[in-house]
Amino acid sequence: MVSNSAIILVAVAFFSVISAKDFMVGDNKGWTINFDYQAWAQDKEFYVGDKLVFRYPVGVHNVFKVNGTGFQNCIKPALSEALITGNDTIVLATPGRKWYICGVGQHCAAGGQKLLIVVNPAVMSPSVAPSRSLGAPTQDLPATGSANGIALASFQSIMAVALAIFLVIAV
Ligand SMILES: *[C@@H]1O[C@H](CO)[C@@H](O)[C@H](O)[C@H]1NC(C)=O
Ligand SMILES: *[C@@H]1O[C@H](CO)[C@@H](O)[C@H](O)[C@H]1NC(C)=O
Ligand SMILES: [Cu+2]
Repeated sequence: MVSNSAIILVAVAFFSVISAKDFMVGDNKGWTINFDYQAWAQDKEFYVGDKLVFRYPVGVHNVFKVNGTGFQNCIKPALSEALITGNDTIVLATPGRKWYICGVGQHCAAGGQKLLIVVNPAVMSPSVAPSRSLGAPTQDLPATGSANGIALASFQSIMAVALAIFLVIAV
């Protein structure tokens, strides 16, 4: 018999893997000045395991991860902490507030080149998770009595129940 905790672990791993998302900061505009990154972030949900990708021409901008004070006052950390590749990928490893600024010139203070996001814990509610899945099997597959289809359907149900249990425990 499989213990509840094992099922929960599988469920967490399952949903973490299928839901991991890459966010291109600023979309087509990338990482630049005079762009409203708060507006960009506002309609997005960030989860642990997702990635931020900062795109910009090398040398024109950079990326610093800072704290709330550094964000508010555009305080640049040591240059050695800067990300400078022009295609900087940051994995969102922990939940909570995350702050990023550009350290070139007055880009942060005068150009508004700063981003604040709030990262949610990896586990999502069962009603949200399936909509973010990438080609995961769903129950509306042709139900031609295929043993596989039934197995997948019940697997999903177990996952949903396990997640529900987990959420109850976690809250
Ligand atoms: C924020 O980061 C700066 C270094 O950039 C540090 O000196 C300061 O103590 C930090 N503030 C908090 C509240 O952690
Ligand atoms: C940017 O980096 C990602 C990995 O973090 C890589 O997959 C992608 O190909 C890179 N894109 C460019 C244009 O370098
Ligand atoms: Cu910049």
